[in-house]
Amino acid sequence: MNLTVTQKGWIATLGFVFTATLSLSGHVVAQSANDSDDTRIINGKPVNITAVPWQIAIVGAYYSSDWVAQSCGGSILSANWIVSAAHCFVFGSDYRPDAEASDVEIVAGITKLGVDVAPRIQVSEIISHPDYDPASTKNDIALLKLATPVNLDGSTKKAIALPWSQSAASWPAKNTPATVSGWGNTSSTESDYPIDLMAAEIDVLTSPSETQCGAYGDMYLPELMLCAAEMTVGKDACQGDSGGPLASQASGTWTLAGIVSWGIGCANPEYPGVYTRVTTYLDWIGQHAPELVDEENEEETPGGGLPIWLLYEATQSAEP
Ligand code: 4AZ
Repeated sequence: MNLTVTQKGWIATLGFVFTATLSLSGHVVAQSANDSDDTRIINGKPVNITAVPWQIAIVGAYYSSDWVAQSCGGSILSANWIVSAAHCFVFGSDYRPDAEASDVEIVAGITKLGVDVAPRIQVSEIISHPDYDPASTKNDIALLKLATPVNLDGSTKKAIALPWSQSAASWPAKNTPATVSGWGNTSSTESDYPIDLMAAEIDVLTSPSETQCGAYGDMYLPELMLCAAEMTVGKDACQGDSGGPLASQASGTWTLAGIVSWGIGCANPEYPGVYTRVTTYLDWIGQHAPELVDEENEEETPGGGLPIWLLYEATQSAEP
């Protein structure tokens, strides 16, 4: 009997991930199944980083192989700021301390994880949303401040736009095409982590006003989350893609619509992938990283005072 267990992911999203190959008297009992060419992200395809140059890998600082160290994805917002998922860093467990900035590094501009070589960039601060709740996965967003800026070369390393100019009430609309990418599991039944960066064209399944996603019931919180997947072929994000981008073109500009967050299984016909709804968190992002705020599309505050809706409320409640 011959048993090999390869650990993949030091800080893995919802517990450690193991790739196990177990053979008994020459019979393979369990190994990476479904090695067909169309089994990537889940049912995506390998892409070059130039197709999604905002994608970065989040790696554990204590592991030298990027493939072993990779735990989550993230998106470049500027030379100094990365956005990812809070659940990549906050575990809500007595037995597992939350990640500190010194535990984490990022790798930008690479396609083949553990093969392509790029210097790691250290993180000076992890800002997880203070109301992230591991039980419900609500507010699953974190900002990483980089210790040294990433060199944005415009082809392999490029910032993605935040949806400052989109209406949160209508964007992204149902059926909007979107691209999800990452080095996460490519199999919905086994552990099969790729070297190649994978991407899939999927669809936004819930308009901002829709309250239901698949069979999640009350687990889906429509103001904080959005649902996206390709349900016919079964394209979806999976473990290890967490924190990575759901990117959509808005008026010709690639814009961050969602952050890979959670789901029950992967490419499960009843349970689409669930993403953090980025439009909900623009103010929070702007508070921590004011240089990311697009002034042109910020809410006007006439007279330099309160925003209009607060002025209105103040007027209504004022004593005559
Ligand atoms: C995870 O475990 C995870 N199918 C991420 C995305 C999805 C499922 C699980 C979506 O991090």
